[in-house]
Amino acid sequence: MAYSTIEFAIDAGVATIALNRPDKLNAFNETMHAELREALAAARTDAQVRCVLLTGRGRGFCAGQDLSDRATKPGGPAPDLGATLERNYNPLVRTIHTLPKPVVGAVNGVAAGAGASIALACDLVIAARGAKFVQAFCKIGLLPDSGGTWILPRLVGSARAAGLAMLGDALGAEQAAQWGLIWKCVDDERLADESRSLARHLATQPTAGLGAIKRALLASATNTLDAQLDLEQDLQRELGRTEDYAEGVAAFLAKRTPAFKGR
Ligand code: LHQ
Repeated sequence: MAYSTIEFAIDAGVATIALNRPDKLNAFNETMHAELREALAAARTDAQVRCVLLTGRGRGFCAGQDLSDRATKPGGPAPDLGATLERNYNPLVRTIHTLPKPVVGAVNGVAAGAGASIALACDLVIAARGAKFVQAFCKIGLLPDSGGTWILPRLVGSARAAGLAMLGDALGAEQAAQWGLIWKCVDDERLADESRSLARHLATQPTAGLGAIKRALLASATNTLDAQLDLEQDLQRELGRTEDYAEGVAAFLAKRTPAFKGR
């Protein structure tokens, strides 16, 4: 499929998706949602894809919803923002969280509104030092959506989550890393190389195992310890039957580098 608002390429087991509306800081419109949906579906089903790398073109990662698409016209009916979430953002967040492969978010510039929530939905977030995270919602009378009110307190605690969400101040990448909002902050000119090599590394690892880690970490948000122990037992049983487990143990015992196949 030819895309007009994203770039999509598969190389070395990594599906790289770059949001590409740079003049709008990669704000979401309907086309970008549809194209991203299509690309993520392709990445999910393509067995040669073992990691997804999500980034942005230009000086922004993503500025959230394109507000020119969702303005209230004077005297006109209010837009149904709930419908926009139901149709576009909520399925996107669910897709990223349930994709059985690791998703790396490479935040190249500002991530604002739903753009910040989408970045934080990724499994490993690596950001350029010049990037910033802005919970812009409160400045236009909204609340953090696309999972923002769920992920923020889990990542940084409720005090910092409330400050970020209610003040909407920009949080620089370095502080975001210090606060545990993201995995890592790197120099701007290193972001492309570091995120690519991180994604390529993940694409050589036991994909089913990484998918299970992802599933269990997500489930831990709502599970009791008992339920989580049961889930770990079930997932470990499945993983014990994979070729990658056999290869990992054989390689360890033979003191050689494992060659994982992702199954
Ligand atoms: C934009 C946008 C943008 C359009 C920059 N739209 N053009 C879900 C459900 C349904 C509806 C409502 O929303 C949601 C979820 C959400 O995402 S709500 C939050 C929406 N996002 C925002 O409120 C962020 C708005 N943008 C900003 O606050 C700033 O642009 C940030 C802090 C992201 C960057 O600031 P600067 O670096 O100073 O850049 P800039 O403001 O000059 O923006 C550059 C251009 O991008 C500019 O266009 P222009 O033609 O003047 O060069 C902006 O108008 C455009 N742009 N964000 N969301």
